[in-house]
Amino acid sequence: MKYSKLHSNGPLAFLGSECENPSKAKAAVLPIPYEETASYAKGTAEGPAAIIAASRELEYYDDETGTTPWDAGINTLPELKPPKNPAKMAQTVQAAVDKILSAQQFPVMLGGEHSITIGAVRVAKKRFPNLSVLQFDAHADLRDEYDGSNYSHACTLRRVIEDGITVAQVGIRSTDRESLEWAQGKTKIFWARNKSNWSAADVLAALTHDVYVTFDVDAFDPSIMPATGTPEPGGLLWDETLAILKPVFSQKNVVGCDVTELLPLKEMHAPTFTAAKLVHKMIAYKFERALRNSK
Ligand SMILES: [Mn+2]
Repeated sequence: MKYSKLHSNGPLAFLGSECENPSKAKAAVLPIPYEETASYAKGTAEGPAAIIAASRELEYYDDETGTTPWDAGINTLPELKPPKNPAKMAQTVQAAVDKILSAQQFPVMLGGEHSITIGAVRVAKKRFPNLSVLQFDAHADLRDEYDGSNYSHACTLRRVIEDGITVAQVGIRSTDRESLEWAQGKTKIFWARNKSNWSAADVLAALTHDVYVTFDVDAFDPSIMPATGTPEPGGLLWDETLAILKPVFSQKNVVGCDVTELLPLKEMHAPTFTAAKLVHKMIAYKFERALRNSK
């Protein structure tokens, strides 16, 4: 692979390049353009394709880690089109992620709405019984039921906690009283409004060794991420987000991740690039050590 090759007109695969040897790839990108329970602005179904299109403009090299994540092998899978029914959707995602984990690959799901996380976490929990979930989000997503569904995006973390999984929630600034009362003692919330009072070390201490990272892009401040259905002021900025993610990936065993809830804006492409770069960063952090050692 010649990195100087222009890939901006390349295929609709992550980084604009088809993986030459998919069975040897260490990471699998799975686009899931699912959108059924969105409560406000619609358009997250366009998220995965927009992230992949923007990724074609990224450099292969990651200057921070000094590595080229592409060298780990990144295989972009065909879009998953789950059934509309949210419970069936969760089962379909579960089966697809199971396949990726069976192939010893690192699954990276692109949403779509945040409800896609439930199935991915369930299958990860089967393989890593002591799994914890690190959620980046403006919203606690702890409702028991929302709009008539238990599998709504607003219920994602409630289902995860009910599955017996340790949860740390970062960047939260929107929830309801009933959810909070239910979650008392069941989750650790790192409020956005208090962000100067806690550190990455506190977040790490709230997690077990095996971690699934779910990233709702509305965790970011709307100044850098206006492209989402339910934006909330007072969110995380880019550098402070990476300052949490980097040690999580280097000190824990991250077994899978997702980036959800991007609602691409036609008139503004920066947020879509931000989401694409976030995906690239997580892959860079995941394989940093392996890629350094293989040099
Ligand atoms: Mn959210």
